[in-house]
Amino acid sequence: MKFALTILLVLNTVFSMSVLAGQQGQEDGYRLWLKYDLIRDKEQRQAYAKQLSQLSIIGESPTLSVIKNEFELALPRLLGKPIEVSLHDQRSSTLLITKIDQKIIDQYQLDDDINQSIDGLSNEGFIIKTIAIANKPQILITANTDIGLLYGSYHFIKLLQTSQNITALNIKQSPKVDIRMLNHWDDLDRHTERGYAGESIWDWHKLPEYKSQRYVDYARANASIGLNGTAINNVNANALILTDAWLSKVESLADTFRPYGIKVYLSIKFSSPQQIGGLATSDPLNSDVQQWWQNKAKEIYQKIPDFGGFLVKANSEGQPGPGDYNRSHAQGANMLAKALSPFGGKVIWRAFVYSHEDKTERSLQAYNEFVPLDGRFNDNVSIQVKNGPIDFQPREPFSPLFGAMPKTPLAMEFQITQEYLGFSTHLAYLAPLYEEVLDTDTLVNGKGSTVAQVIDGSLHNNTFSVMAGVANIGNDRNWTGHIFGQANWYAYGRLAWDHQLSSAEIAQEWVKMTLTKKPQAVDSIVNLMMGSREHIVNYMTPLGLHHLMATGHHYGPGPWVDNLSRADWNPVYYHRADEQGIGIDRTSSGTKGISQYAPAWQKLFRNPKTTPVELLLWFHHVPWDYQMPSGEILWTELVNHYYEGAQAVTVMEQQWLTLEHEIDANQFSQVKMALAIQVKEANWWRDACVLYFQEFSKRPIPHGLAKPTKTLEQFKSLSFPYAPGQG
Ligand code: BDP
Repeated sequence: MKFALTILLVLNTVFSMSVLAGQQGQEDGYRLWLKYDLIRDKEQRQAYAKQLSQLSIIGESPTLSVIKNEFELALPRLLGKPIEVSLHDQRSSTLLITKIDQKIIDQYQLDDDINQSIDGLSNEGFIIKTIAIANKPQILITANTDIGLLYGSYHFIKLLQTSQNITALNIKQSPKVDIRMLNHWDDLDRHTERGYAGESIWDWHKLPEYKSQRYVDYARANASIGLNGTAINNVNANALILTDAWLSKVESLADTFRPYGIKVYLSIKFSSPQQIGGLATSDPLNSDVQQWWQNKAKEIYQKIPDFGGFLVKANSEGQPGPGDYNRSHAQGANMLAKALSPFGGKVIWRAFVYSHEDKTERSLQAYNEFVPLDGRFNDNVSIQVKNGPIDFQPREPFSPLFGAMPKTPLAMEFQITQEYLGFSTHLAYLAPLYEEVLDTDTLVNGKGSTVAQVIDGSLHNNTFSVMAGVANIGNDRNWTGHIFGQANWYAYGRLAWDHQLSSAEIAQEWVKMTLTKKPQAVDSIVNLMMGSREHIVNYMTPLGLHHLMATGHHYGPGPWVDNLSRADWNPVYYHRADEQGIGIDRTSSGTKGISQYAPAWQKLFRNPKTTPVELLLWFHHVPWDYQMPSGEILWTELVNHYYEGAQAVTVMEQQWLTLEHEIDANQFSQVKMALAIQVKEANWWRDACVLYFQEFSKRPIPHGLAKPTKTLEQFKSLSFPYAPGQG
């Protein structure tokens, strides 16, 4: 009796928690975009319910169970009534989910159309099509694999969540990039490098036995946006991850993720053979070292048969690597590639390398190191390149490596976590940044050779393709600290699946599934999101300025920093403000950075007049009184950008306040509080930078703009020893 009562109480708590999460004012953000709240429009709901009265999922596998569970969760909640999900082939079903094969085609007398549609459908692709069976319309979700069916199912549920018409569907999709992964910079003690949403979600201490529900919900979220890989530990890796005890923990996570189509990758420490293997060297040409990695690979695959591979940061920022033995990146990568290749694993080798000893500016080193190695990497190696030549700044030109290594698959590395864009208190929708980079034409083969075509492998016919996003996920209840951080996770996944989607349409989807479906509110939130990244560029680093953040934690402005041991670690190195002007000369008379781009870009970048205004100070040192295309002189224009950026945040805040009754009260107030911080910090950035640059320009703040209320010395004296996310 007592036992029964306990069960009842437990059930009751679980039930009330899930219901509460859906109530107004109680939304804590945990459910992300998979909320499945009741569709408010009754007509719509009833129409859907009729079209979906009976579901059949044909077959049996862990992934098909996931699909069944997802429909059983989603449909009753969205439609407000129970829906029958059958695992048998029901003639009466109105939604049929099945892998495509000849038997199905014959049995359902599917027309030639379907035969044609499946042509060219990749292993992860899906078709959603309205067909007629015995003269009755039926929706078919089909694919070559169970994972394809899972992606199709999530896509279908999204159609309902975003109120699409489902009467005559004819959708066919395959992902444009093969490996679509998150990179977690999570340490084994749960600290997350550059993490602003609490601790790491991996509760290493309790693994392998304790499998938190979060791992399942994480996998669901990723699968729902098409992500299929995750590198779960920091690129500044700890060798312990490859010891038996830790591999068992990794195995446990991999088992949880498998039904969702997500493969696990590990960041490895190049010196592991010494650190945990007892060898005297980690030289990639040493046969004991090679054997050690081969044995290690075998051991991993025994535990995790679908293990994805290794992510490697080598010879960068003090990390060990093949360079320690005078070996090249190719020799290092190929040694690991050989160990993984019998099992189908990949090596994802990062191009973010610079040597402390090399005096060449760090942004130039990746190109110098890697371009000569093009064609020297094994088939299962991809080189992962950050989107810009420096380091995830609010705006950078595209990295010149894109397009310069035709014989090597190049992976894109975006940063989702906002290390340089206001941590988790600034609202910055990053899809426009990703889109800007992906759509840029590298001009390596004349017009029409975009960064996206380099990444998806279509430009140079590469054998496989990879996109990586440095995760913004932590154990905060709402996963990303700022609710709008969820939009960046979402948008990254959607763009990795299809880089041709526009950031505005992705924002629409996300808002409708996460915040509200009321058309006016959707428009105003999307509008707010779409401008948000540019505001940050304006109040932090306008007109091509970069690397002005404070040292170490990168929190707040530090344009005055000039005391770090390597010249190019200092902000003053990058802005070069002096009495004449501001900006860094990257032409042949300066750092020569532009020489790494295709000739057509060099021609444009050589001349300040033909350099895109938003990158002017990235490529040129420009006099304070330089006439800008706007008609203003540079100083005025620069200050205007700072003021406009900060002002725009105040406007965002006001716009947000008008949404009070449109979205959940809890979410409303979280964003409101974050915006208040953002307003304060945008003003801080503006005032600190303008006052500092004024020391050089010796010009007044343009007429009509409010003067800063603090002095430069006050800004310089600020210190934040406990700012989060430090490396
Ligand atoms: C920098 C981060 C540092 C990372 C490094 C990397 O500040 O924490 O370790 O990138 O990408 O932006 O390896």
